[in-house]
Amino acid sequence: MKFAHLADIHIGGWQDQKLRKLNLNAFDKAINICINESTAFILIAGDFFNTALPSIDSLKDVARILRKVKEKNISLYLVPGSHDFSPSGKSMIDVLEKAGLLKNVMKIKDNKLLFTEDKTGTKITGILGLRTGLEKEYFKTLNFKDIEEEEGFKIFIFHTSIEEYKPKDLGDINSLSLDLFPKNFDYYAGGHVHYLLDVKHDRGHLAYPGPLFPNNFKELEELKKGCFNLIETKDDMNIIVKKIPIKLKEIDSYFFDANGRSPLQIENEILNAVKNFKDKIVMIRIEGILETGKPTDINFKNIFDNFKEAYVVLKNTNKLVSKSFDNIRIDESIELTESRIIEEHVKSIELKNPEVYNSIIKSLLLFLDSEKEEGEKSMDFERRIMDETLKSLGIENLFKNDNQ
Ligand SMILES: [Mn+2]
Repeated sequence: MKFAHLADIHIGGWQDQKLRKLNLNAFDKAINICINESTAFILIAGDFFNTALPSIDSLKDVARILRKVKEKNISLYLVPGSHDFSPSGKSMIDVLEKAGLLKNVMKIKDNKLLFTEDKTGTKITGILGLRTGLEKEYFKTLNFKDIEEEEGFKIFIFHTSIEEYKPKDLGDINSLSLDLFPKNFDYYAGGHVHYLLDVKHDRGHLAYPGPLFPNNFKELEELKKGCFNLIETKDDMNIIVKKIPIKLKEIDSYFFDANGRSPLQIENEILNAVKNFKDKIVMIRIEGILETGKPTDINFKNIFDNFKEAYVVLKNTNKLVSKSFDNIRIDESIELTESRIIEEHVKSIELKNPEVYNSIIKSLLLFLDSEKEEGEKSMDFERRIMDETLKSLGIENLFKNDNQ
Protein backbone atom coordinates (compact mmCIF):
# COMPACT_ATOMS: atom_id res chain seq x y z
CA MET A 1 0.00 0.00 0.00
CA LYS A 2 1.13 3.53 -0.77
CA PHE A 3 0.12 6.78 0.85
CA ALA A 4 1.36 10.36 0.86
CA HIS A 5 2.17 12.65 3.77
CA LEU A 6 2.04 16.39 3.11
CA ALA A 7 2.30 19.22 5.62
CA ASP A 8 2.38 23.00 5.90
CA ILE A 9 0.97 23.83 2.49
CA HIS A 10 -0.08 27.35 3.55
CA ILE A 11 -2.34 27.98 0.54
CA GLY A 12 -2.71 31.76 0.07
CA GLY A 13 0.41 32.36 2.13
CA TRP A 14 2.51 34.70 0.01
CA GLN A 15 1.71 38.38 -0.50
CA ASP A 16 3.48 38.29 -3.85
CA GLN A 17 0.98 37.07 -6.44
CA LYS A 18 3.53 35.06 -8.41
CA LEU A 19 4.76 33.20 -5.34
CA ARG A 20 1.20 32.65 -4.21
CA LYS A 21 0.56 31.02 -7.57
CA LEU A 22 3.70 28.86 -7.27
CA ASN A 23 2.56 27.78 -3.82
CA LEU A 24 -0.74 26.60 -5.29
CA ASN A 25 1.03 24.95 -8.24
CA ALA A 26 3.20 23.04 -5.76
CA PHE A 27 0.06 21.59 -4.22
CA ASP A 28 -1.38 20.75 -7.63
CA LYS A 29 1.87 19.06 -8.66
CA ALA A 30 2.07 17.02 -5.45
CA ILE A 31 -1.50 15.86 -5.95
CA ASN A 32 -0.78 14.85 -9.56
CA ILE A 33 2.19 12.79 -8.36
CA CYS A 34 -0.03 11.10 -5.77
CA ILE A 35 -2.58 10.28 -8.46
CA ASN A 36 0.11 8.87 -10.80
CA GLU A 37 1.56 6.81 -7.95
CA SER A 38 -1.94 5.51 -7.13
CA THR A 39 -1.66 6.34 -3.44
CA ALA A 40 -4.53 4.91 -1.44
CA PHE A 41 -4.87 8.10 0.57
CA ILE A 42 -3.22 11.44 1.32
CA LEU A 43 -2.48 12.91 4.75
CA ILE A 44 -2.12 16.63 5.47
CA ALA A 45 -0.52 17.33 8.85
CA GLY A 46 -1.95 20.81 9.36
CA ASP A 47 -1.60 24.31 7.91
CA PHE A 48 -3.43 23.39 4.74
CA PHE A 49 -4.37 27.06 4.38
CA ASN A 50 -2.47 30.06 5.63
CA THR A 51 -5.58 31.42 7.39
CA ALA A 52 -8.81 29.92 8.72
CA LEU A 53 -10.83 31.88 6.16
CA PRO A 54 -8.88 31.88 2.89
CA SER A 55 -9.94 34.01 -0.08
CA ILE A 56 -12.60 32.83 -2.52
CA ASP A 57 -9.92 32.57 -5.24
CA SER A 58 -7.74 30.24 -3.17
CA LEU A 59 -10.77 28.18 -2.30
CA LYS A 60 -11.88 27.83 -5.88
CA ASP A 61 -8.46 26.50 -6.89
CA VAL A 62 -8.27 24.13 -3.94
CA ALA A 63 -11.79 22.83 -4.51
CA ARG A 64 -10.91 22.06 -8.13
CA ILE A 65 -7.81 20.11 -7.06
CA LEU A 66 -9.61 18.25 -4.27
CA ARG A 67 -12.35 17.24 -6.64
CA LYS A 68 -9.73 15.64 -8.88
CA VAL A 69 -8.53 13.62 -5.86
CA LYS A 70 -12.05 12.53 -5.01
CA GLU A 71 -12.75 11.43 -8.58
CA LYS A 72 -9.72 9.12 -8.38
CA ASN A 73 -11.20 7.61 -5.22
CA ILE A 74 -8.23 8.77 -3.14
CA SER A 75 -9.20 9.84 0.39
CA LEU A 76 -7.75 12.91 2.06
CA TYR A 77 -7.27 12.95 5.83
CA LEU A 78 -6.02 15.87 7.86
CA VAL A 79 -5.83 17.70 11.15
CA PRO A 80 -6.08 21.50 11.16
CA GLY A 81 -2.87 23.35 11.92
CA SER A 82 -2.09 26.49 13.88
CA HIS A 83 -2.80 28.58 10.78
CA ASP A 84 -6.08 26.86 9.92
CA PHE A 85 -7.37 27.65 13.35
CA SER A 86 -9.54 30.57 14.40
CA PRO A 87 -10.59 31.18 18.00
CA SER A 88 -14.27 31.18 17.01
CA GLY A 89 -13.82 27.70 15.59
CA LYS A 90 -14.92 28.88 12.15
CA SER A 91 -12.65 27.34 9.55
CA MET A 92 -12.90 26.66 5.85
CA ILE A 93 -11.70 23.12 6.51
CA ASP A 94 -15.11 22.40 8.05
CA VAL A 95 -16.80 23.57 4.86
CA LEU A 96 -14.61 21.32 2.71
CA GLU A 97 -15.30 18.44 5.08
CA LYS A 98 -19.06 19.01 4.85
CA ALA A 99 -18.69 18.94 1.06
CA GLY A 100 -17.09 15.49 1.36
CA LEU A 101 -13.74 16.60 -0.08
CA LEU A 102 -11.62 15.73 2.96
CA LYS A 103 -11.87 14.36 6.47
CA ASN A 104 -10.66 15.90 9.70
CA VAL A 105 -9.52 12.83 11.69
CA MET A 106 -9.47 14.49 15.11
CA LYS A 107 -12.67 13.09 16.53
CA ILE A 108 -13.17 12.94 20.29
CA LYS A 109 -15.81 11.07 22.27
CA ASP A 110 -15.86 10.67 26.05
CA ASN A 111 -12.37 12.12 26.31
CA LYS A 112 -11.02 9.49 23.89
CA LEU A 113 -9.72 9.88 20.36
CA LEU A 114 -11.62 7.91 17.74
CA PHE A 115 -10.19 6.26 14.62
CA THR A 116 -11.23 7.01 11.08
CA GLU A 117 -10.86 3.80 9.09
CA ASP A 118 -9.72 4.04 5.49
CA LYS A 119 -10.93 1.63 2.78
CA THR A 120 -7.50 -0.06 3.05
CA GLY A 121 -8.22 -0.88 6.70
CA THR A 122 -5.69 1.70 7.90
CA LYS A 123 -6.77 3.36 11.12
CA ILE A 124 -6.08 7.07 11.34
CA THR A 125 -6.43 9.59 14.13
CA GLY A 126 -4.66 12.74 15.26
CA ILE A 127 -4.56 15.98 17.19
CA LEU A 128 -4.82 19.43 15.65
CA GLY A 129 -2.32 22.25 16.14
CA LEU A 130 -3.26 25.48 17.89
CA ARG A 131 -1.46 28.80 18.09
CA THR A 132 1.28 28.98 20.72
CA GLY A 133 1.25 25.22 21.35
CA LEU A 134 -2.08 25.23 23.18
CA GLU A 135 -2.81 21.73 21.81
CA LYS A 136 -0.63 20.47 24.68
CA GLU A 137 -3.78 20.20 26.80
CA TYR A 138 -5.22 17.57 24.46
CA PHE A 139 -2.07 15.47 24.70
CA LYS A 140 -2.12 15.76 28.47
CA THR A 141 -5.79 15.13 29.16
CA LEU A 142 -7.07 12.73 26.49
CA ASN A 143 -7.19 9.05 27.34
CA PHE A 144 -5.06 7.15 24.77
CA LYS A 145 -5.51 3.64 26.18
CA ASP A 146 -8.00 2.42 23.57
CA ILE A 147 -6.16 3.76 20.53
CA GLU A 148 -2.88 2.33 21.83
CA GLU A 149 -4.41 -1.14 22.23
CA GLU A 150 -6.22 -1.15 18.89
CA GLU A 151 -4.88 -3.73 16.38
CA GLY A 152 -3.93 -3.04 12.77
CA PHE A 153 -1.91 -0.52 10.79
CA LYS A 154 -2.28 2.81 12.60
CA ILE A 155 -1.35 6.40 11.75
CA PHE A 156 -1.23 9.38 14.10
CA ILE A 157 -1.30 12.88 12.50
CA PHE A 158 -0.12 15.88 14.53
CA HIS A 159 0.85 19.51 14.10
CA THR A 160 3.26 20.07 16.96
CA SER A 161 6.95 20.55 17.57
CA ILE A 162 8.60 17.63 19.40
CA GLU A 163 10.98 18.58 22.21
CA GLU A 164 13.42 15.73 21.48
CA TYR A 165 13.73 16.60 17.79
CA LYS A 166 13.41 20.37 17.88
CA PRO A 167 15.67 22.12 15.36
CA LYS A 168 18.23 24.31 17.11
CA ASP A 169 17.37 27.60 15.48
CA LEU A 170 13.77 27.33 16.71
CA GLY A 171 14.82 27.86 20.33
CA ASP A 172 11.68 29.40 21.75
CA ILE A 173 9.04 27.43 19.90
CA ASN A 174 6.52 25.65 22.11
CA SER A 175 7.19 21.96 21.95
CA LEU A 176 6.00 18.74 23.46
CA SER A 177 7.88 15.67 24.66
CA LEU A 178 7.32 12.46 22.70
CA ASP A 179 6.44 10.87 26.05
CA LEU A 180 3.07 12.60 25.81
CA PHE A 181 2.26 11.05 22.43
CA PRO A 182 0.11 7.91 22.16
CA LYS A 183 2.20 4.72 21.80
CA ASN A 184 2.04 1.85 19.30
CA PHE A 185 1.41 3.66 16.04
CA ASP A 186 3.08 2.57 12.81
CA TYR A 187 3.53 6.03 11.38
CA TYR A 188 3.54 9.42 13.09
CA ALA A 189 2.79 12.09 10.46
CA GLY A 190 4.06 15.46 11.64
CA GLY A 191 3.64 19.05 10.60
CA HIS A 192 4.22 22.55 11.97
CA VAL A 193 7.99 22.59 12.17
CA HIS A 194 9.15 23.51 8.69
CA TYR A 195 12.05 21.11 8.49
CA LEU A 196 12.71 17.56 7.34
CA LEU A 197 12.91 14.69 9.79
CA ASP A 198 12.66 10.96 9.36
CA VAL A 199 13.43 8.68 12.33
CA LYS A 200 12.64 5.17 13.42
CA HIS A 201 11.64 5.75 17.02
CA ASP A 202 10.68 3.11 19.61
CA ARG A 203 7.14 4.28 19.22
CA GLY A 204 7.10 3.94 15.46
CA HIS A 205 8.20 5.72 12.33
CA LEU A 206 8.22 9.48 12.87
CA ALA A 207 8.47 12.02 10.06
CA TYR A 208 8.16 15.69 9.17
CA PRO A 209 8.19 16.21 5.39
CA GLY A 210 8.85 19.97 5.68
CA PRO A 211 6.65 22.54 3.96
CA LEU A 212 5.24 21.66 0.54
CA PHE A 213 6.40 25.08 -0.59
CA PRO A 214 8.85 27.33 1.30
CA ASN A 215 6.78 29.74 3.32
CA ASN A 216 9.02 32.78 3.72
CA PHE A 217 12.25 34.37 2.54
CA LYS A 218 14.47 32.34 4.84
CA GLU A 219 12.83 29.04 3.86
CA LEU A 220 13.24 29.83 0.18
CA GLU A 221 16.93 30.55 0.81
CA GLU A 222 17.55 27.45 2.89
CA LEU A 223 15.20 24.79 1.56
CA LYS A 224 15.14 25.96 -2.11
CA LYS A 225 12.13 23.71 -2.71
CA GLY A 226 9.18 22.04 -1.09
CA CYS A 227 8.86 18.36 -0.29
CA PHE A 228 6.42 15.64 0.71
CA ASN A 229 6.72 12.00 1.77
CA LEU A 230 5.59 9.03 -0.25
CA ILE A 231 5.27 6.00 2.00
CA GLU A 232 5.12 2.41 0.97
CA THR A 233 4.24 -0.38 3.36
CA LYS A 234 5.41 -3.92 2.76
CA ASP A 235 3.65 -7.11 3.85
CA ASP A 236 5.86 -7.39 6.91
CA MET A 237 4.62 -3.94 7.98
CA ASN A 238 7.98 -2.43 7.09
CA ILE A 239 7.75 1.19 6.03
CA ILE A 240 9.74 2.79 3.24
CA VAL A 241 9.69 6.59 3.17
CA LYS A 242 10.62 8.36 -0.06
CA LYS A 243 11.13 12.12 -0.12
CA ILE A 244 9.52 13.70 -3.17
CA PRO A 245 10.91 17.17 -3.88
CA ILE A 246 8.65 19.72 -5.54
CA LYS A 247 10.78 22.13 -7.46
CA LEU A 248 9.04 24.61 -9.72
CA LYS A 249 11.64 27.33 -10.27
CA GLU A 250 15.39 27.70 -9.89
CA ILE A 251 16.34 29.85 -6.91
CA ASP A 252 19.49 31.99 -6.81
CA SER A 253 20.23 33.72 -3.52
CA TYR A 254 22.75 36.52 -3.06
CA PHE A 255 24.15 38.07 0.08
CA PHE A 256 25.53 41.62 0.28
CA ASP A 257 27.49 43.01 3.20
CA ALA A 258 26.59 46.68 3.63
CA ASN A 259 29.18 47.49 6.26
CA GLY A 260 31.21 50.50 5.23
CA ARG A 261 29.30 50.92 1.95
CA SER A 262 27.05 53.66 0.59
CA PRO A 263 23.57 52.92 -0.86
CA LEU A 264 24.90 53.58 -4.37
CA GLN A 265 27.82 51.17 -3.88
CA ILE A 266 25.41 48.46 -2.76
CA GLU A 267 23.18 49.11 -5.72
CA ASN A 268 26.09 48.73 -8.14
CA GLU A 269 27.32 45.60 -6.41
CA ILE A 270 23.89 44.04 -6.82
CA LEU A 271 23.64 45.02 -10.50
CA ASN A 272 27.06 43.50 -11.16
CA ALA A 273 26.63 40.32 -9.18
CA VAL A 274 23.22 39.07 -10.25
CA LYS A 275 23.54 37.14 -13.50
CA ASN A 276 21.59 34.48 -15.46
CA PHE A 277 18.37 35.34 -13.74
CA LYS A 278 15.89 34.53 -16.49
CA ASP A 279 12.73 32.88 -15.10
CA LYS A 280 14.44 32.32 -11.75
CA ILE A 281 13.53 33.38 -8.24
CA VAL A 282 16.26 35.87 -7.35
CA MET A 283 16.78 36.50 -3.64
CA ILE A 284 18.78 39.51 -2.47
CA ARG A 285 19.69 39.75 1.19
CA ILE A 286 21.53 42.84 2.40
CA GLU A 287 22.82 43.09 5.95
CA GLY A 288 25.02 45.47 7.89
CA ILE A 289 25.42 49.13 8.78
CA LEU A 290 25.54 51.57 5.87
CA GLU A 291 28.45 54.01 5.99
CA THR A 292 26.27 56.81 4.63
CA GLY A 293 22.57 57.29 3.88
CA LYS A 294 19.75 54.98 4.83
CA PRO A 295 18.37 51.66 3.52
CA THR A 296 15.58 53.40 1.57
CA ASP A 297 18.23 55.28 -0.43
CA ILE A 298 19.06 52.08 -2.29
CA ASN A 299 17.21 52.38 -5.59
CA PHE A 300 15.37 49.07 -5.67
CA LYS A 301 13.11 50.21 -8.46
CA ASN A 302 16.13 50.44 -10.69
CA ILE A 303 17.36 47.05 -9.49
CA PHE A 304 13.99 45.39 -10.14
CA ASP A 305 13.76 47.05 -13.57
CA ASN A 306 17.10 45.55 -14.51
CA PHE A 307 16.00 42.05 -13.55
CA LYS A 308 12.58 42.11 -15.18
CA GLU A 309 13.18 38.77 -16.84
CA ALA A 310 13.51 37.01 -13.53
CA TYR A 311 10.40 35.13 -12.40
CA VAL A 312 10.42 37.22 -9.26
CA VAL A 313 13.01 39.27 -7.34
CA LEU A 314 12.79 39.29 -3.56
CA LYS A 315 14.78 41.49 -1.21
CA ASN A 316 15.41 41.24 2.48
CA THR A 317 16.76 44.29 4.31
CA ASN A 318 15.61 43.35 7.81
CA LYS A 319 19.15 43.51 9.11
CA LEU A 320 20.23 46.55 7.13
CA VAL A 321 20.51 49.78 9.12
CA SER A 322 21.91 53.30 8.89
CA LYS A 323 24.70 54.46 11.13
CA SER A 324 22.39 56.90 12.89
CA PHE A 325 19.94 54.26 14.10
CA ASP A 326 20.30 51.65 16.78
CA ASN A 327 20.41 48.15 15.45
CA ILE A 328 16.96 46.62 15.79
CA ARG A 329 16.84 42.87 15.83
CA ILE A 330 14.13 41.41 13.61
CA ASP A 331 13.70 37.66 13.41
CA GLU A 332 12.65 36.04 10.16
CA SER A 333 9.29 34.91 11.33
CA ILE A 334 6.66 37.40 12.45
CA GLU A 335 5.49 34.93 15.07
CA LEU A 336 8.92 34.74 16.69
CA THR A 337 9.32 38.50 16.64
CA GLU A 338 5.91 38.99 18.24
CA SER A 339 6.67 36.35 20.88
CA ARG A 340 9.94 38.01 21.80
CA ILE A 341 8.41 41.48 22.09
CA ILE A 342 5.47 40.22 24.14
CA GLU A 343 7.75 38.28 26.48
CA GLU A 344 10.05 41.26 27.01
CA HIS A 345 7.14 43.52 27.87
CA VAL A 346 5.08 41.10 29.93
CA LYS A 347 8.11 40.83 32.20
CA SER A 348 7.97 44.53 32.99
CA ILE A 349 4.35 44.40 34.20
CA GLU A 350 3.48 42.76 37.50
CA LEU A 351 1.20 39.89 36.63
CA LYS A 352 0.18 36.76 38.50
CA ASN A 353 0.32 34.39 35.51
CA PRO A 354 2.39 35.92 32.75
CA GLU A 355 2.05 32.74 30.60
CA VAL A 356 -1.73 33.15 30.46
CA TYR A 357 -1.37 36.72 29.24
CA ASN A 358 1.17 35.56 26.74
CA SER A 359 -1.30 33.33 24.97
CA ILE A 360 -4.21 35.77 25.31
CA ILE A 361 -2.15 38.55 23.76
CA LYS A 362 -1.08 36.28 20.94
CA SER A 363 -4.58 35.16 20.06
CA LEU A 364 -5.89 38.74 20.30
CA LEU A 365 -3.13 39.83 17.94
CA LEU A 366 -4.04 37.06 15.56
CA PHE A 367 -7.68 37.88 14.92
CA LEU A 368 -7.68 41.62 15.60
CA ASP A 369 -5.44 41.56 12.55
CA SER A 370 -8.08 39.82 10.44
CA GLU A 371 -9.86 41.72 7.69
CA LYS A 372 -13.38 41.72 6.50
CA GLU A 373 -13.82 38.82 4.09
CA GLU A 374 -15.06 39.22 0.55
CA GLY A 375 -18.83 39.47 0.71
CA GLU A 376 -18.93 39.49 4.50
CA LYS A 377 -21.32 42.11 5.91
CA SER A 378 -19.96 44.68 8.34
CA MET A 379 -22.35 43.41 10.99
CA ASP A 380 -21.21 39.80 10.58
CA PHE A 381 -17.60 40.90 10.58
CA GLU A 382 -18.07 42.85 13.81
CA ARG A 383 -19.85 39.92 15.39
CA ARG A 384 -17.08 37.53 14.35
CA ILE A 385 -14.41 39.79 15.87
CA MET A 386 -16.53 40.24 19.01
CA ASP A 387 -17.14 36.48 19.39
CA GLU A 388 -13.46 35.73 18.98
CA THR A 389 -12.45 38.42 21.48
CA LEU A 390 -14.85 37.18 24.12
CA LYS A 391 -13.86 33.54 23.59
CA SER A 392 -10.24 34.40 23.74
CA LEU A 393 -10.68 36.26 27.02
CA GLY A 394 -12.73 33.32 28.29
CA ILE A 395 -15.79 35.46 29.03
CA GLU A 396 -18.14 34.39 26.23
CA ASN A 397 -20.56 32.78 28.70
CA LEU A 398 -20.75 35.88 30.85
CA PHE A 399 -21.70 37.85 27.83
CA LYS A 400 -24.34 35.37 26.66
CA ASN A 401 -26.07 35.41 30.03
CA ASP A 402 -26.24 39.18 29.98
CA ASN A 403 -28.12 39.06 26.72
CA GLN A 404 -30.67 36.48 27.67
MN1 LIG B 1 3.18 25.78 9.13
